[in-house]
Amino acid sequence: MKKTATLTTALLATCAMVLSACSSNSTNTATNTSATTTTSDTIPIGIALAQTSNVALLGQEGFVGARMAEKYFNDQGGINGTKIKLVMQDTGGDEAGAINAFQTLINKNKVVGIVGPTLSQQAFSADPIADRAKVPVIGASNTAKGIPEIGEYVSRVSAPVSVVAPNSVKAALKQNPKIKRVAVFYAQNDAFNKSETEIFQKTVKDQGLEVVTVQQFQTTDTDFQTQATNALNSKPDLAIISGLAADGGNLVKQLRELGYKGIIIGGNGLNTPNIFSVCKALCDGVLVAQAYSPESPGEINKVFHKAYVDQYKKEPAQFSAQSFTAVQVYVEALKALDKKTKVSTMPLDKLRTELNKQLLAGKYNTPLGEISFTPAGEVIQKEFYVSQIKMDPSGTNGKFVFLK
Ligand code: 1QQ
Repeated sequence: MKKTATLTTALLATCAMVLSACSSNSTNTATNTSATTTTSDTIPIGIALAQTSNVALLGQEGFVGARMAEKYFNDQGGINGTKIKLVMQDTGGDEAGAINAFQTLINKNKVVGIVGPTLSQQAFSADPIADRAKVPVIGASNTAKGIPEIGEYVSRVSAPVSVVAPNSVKAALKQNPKIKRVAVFYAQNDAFNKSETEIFQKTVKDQGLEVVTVQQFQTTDTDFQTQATNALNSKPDLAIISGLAADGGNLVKQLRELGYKGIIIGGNGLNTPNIFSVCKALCDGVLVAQAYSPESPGEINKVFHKAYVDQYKKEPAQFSAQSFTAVQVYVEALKALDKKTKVSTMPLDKLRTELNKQLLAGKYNTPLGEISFTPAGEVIQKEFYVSQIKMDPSGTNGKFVFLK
C-alpha cells in the first residue's frame, strides 16, 4: 500500500513537470487530482449537457454552440498555441445522469473545467460535486435563483430568471394594454420552473395585473386538458407558461385547441425552435424573452452568427450562443493565466483553482455582448430582448422574430 502511494506520488511529480510524459492510462484513478491535463497537446474542457431524453430538445443546442467555439478558438491559435479539446458527456435529463457525467469528466477525463449541466434541476445535484472537487463549473443554461451560490467554483453565463422573464410580461402589455387577468402554469417538479414562475407572478402583480389561476403540471406530462380547462374557466387574457420544451409546447397546443385566444408567454424552457414540431402552427404568436439576439452588434457575434447560419441555415438559438460564450470564457481565462504561468506546467488541481479565480476576474466580449461576473459568479450582462414566434401556416417552419 505504502509502496503504491510512493510510486503514485513520484509519478505525479513527474507528470507535473513533464506534461507530455503522462498518458491518461498512468494517471487515471478516481482519487488522483494532482495530475496535470491528460495529454500534452490539448487542454480538455468538459461539456456536460443532455444529448438524450426530452431534455435533449434543450441540450443539443448547447453542444452545437460549444463545438463552434472549439473550432473558432482553436483556429485562432487556442491557448497561446495549445489547442483546447472539448470532452462531451451526455447527462440525459435527470440528476443521476448529470452527477455521472460530472464524475467522469472530473476523475477520468481530467478536464480543467466544466460547462453545464442543461437544467438547474440537474445543477443543484451535480454542481456541488464539482465544487467539492474544486473544479470550475460554468452554467450555460441554468437560470434558476441560487445557482452561483451553490459554491465558490460555480458561475454562470445564463442570466437569471429575475432579469430575463419580466421583459416578456412588459412586451405582452405593450401588445395589449387591456390585459388584466393572468393564468399562470408551471411544472412543479423542476427547480428552474418553480423559480421562473415566482418571478412571473411577482412581475404580474407589480404591473397591477391579477393572477386569476395557478395551474401545476409535471415536465413529463403530455395531457393538459384539466389544467387548460380550469384556466379557461377563469377567463384569462394572458397565459404564462413555465415548463420545458415538450410539455410547454403541448400545453400551448392544447390551450389553443380548447379555444384560448389571448397572448401566451413562454418561459426559457420554450426558448427553442425545437418546440415548433410540438405545437406546429399553434406556436404562432408565443412571446419568449431572450438573453441573446442574433442581431447583437459586436465582432464576435458577427463571426458566431455567420458560422452558425452557414452551417445550420437558420438563426442561432440562445442556448447555442450561451454555450459558445461559456467556452469563450474558459479560453480567454486560460490564455490570461498562461501568460503568467504556462498552464502546461501546472498541476491539474492548481490549474483548476487558478482558472476559477481568473475567469471570475475577467471581462469578455461575447455573442451575448460584454459580460463579467460578480465575485459570487453571477453573470453581469447588459442587454435583454423579447421575441415572438412566427410560424408559416403549414406549421412546419417557424422563427423567433425579435421585437423592437
Ligand atoms: C434552467 C433553464 C432551462 C430552461 C434550461 C434549458 O433555464 O433549467 O435553468
